[in-house]
Amino acid sequence: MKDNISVLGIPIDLGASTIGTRLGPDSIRLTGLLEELLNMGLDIYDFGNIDIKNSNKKIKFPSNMTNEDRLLPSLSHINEEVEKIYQRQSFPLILGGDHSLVLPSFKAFLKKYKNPGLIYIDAHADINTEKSSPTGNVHGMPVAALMGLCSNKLNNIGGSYKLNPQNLVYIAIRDIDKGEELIIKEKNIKYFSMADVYKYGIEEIVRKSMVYLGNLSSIYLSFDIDSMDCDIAPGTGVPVRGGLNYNQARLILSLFGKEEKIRGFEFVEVNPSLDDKNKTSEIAKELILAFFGKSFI
Ligand code: HAR
Ligand code: MN
Ligand code: MN
Ligand code: MN
Repeated sequence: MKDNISVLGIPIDLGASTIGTRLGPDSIRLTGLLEELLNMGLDIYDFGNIDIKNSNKKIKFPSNMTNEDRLLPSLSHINEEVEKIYQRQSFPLILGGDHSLVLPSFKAFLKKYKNPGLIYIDAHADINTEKSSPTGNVHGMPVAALMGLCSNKLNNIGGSYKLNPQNLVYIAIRDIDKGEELIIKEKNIKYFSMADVYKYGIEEIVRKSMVYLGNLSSIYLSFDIDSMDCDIAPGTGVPVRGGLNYNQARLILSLFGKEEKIRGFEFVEVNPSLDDKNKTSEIAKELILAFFGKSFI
């Protein structure tokens, strides 16, 4: 099914502390990604970008959700639009956008596949609640909302489907808030740190992740560009050192791309306005091509 792809851009930055991820989908498109996928012989249907009413202001609400007024309706709208692409028998490729979008995008996947897994490659755990969040930025909360740990107005975006904490695997996390650490421990959530990446190597991390989720038949892959080392991929809003290098990121995506059970892929948090000469968007293209089977030898 990965030879027939539905592409959807979600140009949102309401959930992030800095504006600019709204430019991510177009910046990645401008690298020629879709043309290269076509040249690889894949079928592409481009759904274009969702219309999002972003804001240049960051307004703190009493709920501790920044820009709550625009964000909540936008997330619901994203859920409706992602559901449309699932009506086509194809493999979904979502280009973000800040990571708040995984709340509505994975809700559509939960609705379709009932008990799916989620592989979350990120420097951050994005598992704050409005209560624990030090920033109020909703891109730090979607995983908690997917588990039903936030307020209901966030939890119930896209329906009341829930992610089972035992169906989640984090990879490359290294910048975690205190409240997040408590949730990860209490729920006994599986993670592979960067130390694990170096201890086991990428191939073994991929194998262990697939074994851990082995009883599930459908898995979604959410890739945050800040999982990479920020000296390599600087175009992102909350950069963290010590992440995946270029070869590790490319290998991990090419290996997950070969897994039949992975039935959806999203690439988020590219912020071209913070980039160094479009380098991060170019890396995004190469990583996405690796996922869809481009050979680099
Ligand atoms: N943990 C911090 C917060 O909650 C930073 C979250 C940053 N998230 C992203 N996506 N960039 O992973 O605000
Ligand atoms: Mn709508
Ligand atoms: Mn993230
Ligand atoms: Mn992140």
